[in-house]
Amino acid sequence: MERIVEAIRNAQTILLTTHRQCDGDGLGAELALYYALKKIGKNVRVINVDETPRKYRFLNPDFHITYFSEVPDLKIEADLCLVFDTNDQRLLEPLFSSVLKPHCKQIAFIDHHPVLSNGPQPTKESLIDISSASTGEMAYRIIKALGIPLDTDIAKALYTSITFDTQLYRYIRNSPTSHRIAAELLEHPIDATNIHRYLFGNQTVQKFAFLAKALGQIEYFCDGQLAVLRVKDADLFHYNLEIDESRDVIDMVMNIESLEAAALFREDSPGEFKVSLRSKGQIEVHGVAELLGGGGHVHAAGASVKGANYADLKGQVVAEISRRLSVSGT
Ligand SMILES: [Mn+2]
Repeated sequence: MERIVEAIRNAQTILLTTHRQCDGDGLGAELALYYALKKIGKNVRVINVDETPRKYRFLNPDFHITYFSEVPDLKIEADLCLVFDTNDQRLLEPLFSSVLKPHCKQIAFIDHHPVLSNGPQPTKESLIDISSASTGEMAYRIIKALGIPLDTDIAKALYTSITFDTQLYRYIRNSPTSHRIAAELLEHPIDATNIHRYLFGNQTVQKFAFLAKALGQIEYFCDGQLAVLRVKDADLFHYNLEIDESRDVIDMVMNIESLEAAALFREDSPGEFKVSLRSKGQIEVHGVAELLGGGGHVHAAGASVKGANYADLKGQVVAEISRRLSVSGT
């Protein structure tokens, strides 16, 4: 933390970013730092790989963020780049190789995911804390360490981050920290009830039609302990949904009492899958994601797989998870 604070103090031009297909955690954390660093006179800019999902419009992201997908010939030099909510540079491509690596003097990952045991490592300047329930919590600590007072904009961004990643305070790692920070943020006029609604209660009629189809096709394995779902890009297109809107399907499925784990295969194009894995805690799924070239948290992980056959890929994932379930004796 001291190193990060020192690096920020010494930098004049600072870039902020997060992983592609950003979520509320990375987005809230980078926007909070954007407002905070502006207050202490830094030349600060947010550059994301691709556009912000619709549900985050209440944060006015398009007003503050440059999207690399729209300006691929972007020219920029910076003293420091802070990357939020990932420590895997591959999730920043092509922005990482073409802009960040060659044009930033220092790059620091601010993240709460475990470092990959077999994959790109974060830079030595990075701050990784896997005990944090959200990256927003880490962004809060950095802002406090810099002595920057919170204001409504910062509080709203941080509250979005923490509320999103804890899924309305369900996943708090048995720590009072998320609630303590949230309580302080609620001292500011941020309209928390509306933030909850924007994040979790803005489903469309098309989304429910899509859910009816996806949920109707769940396959169960291991005596109902493992659920497998498949979503095709054509379905998202048919129901006029963004990729982001397929994300919470797996979390919904995890509400089934008998389940210990779930796997979602989203087919983005023929043979190209985004695999999402969840566990309620009896088994780890991080190792399964790593086998497929991905990563994430111990109980929530994922991978992007190219050139795969669905039946083979599903068979491999089901076998890996089944083996873990039988070893754990559940
Ligand atoms: Mn996160």
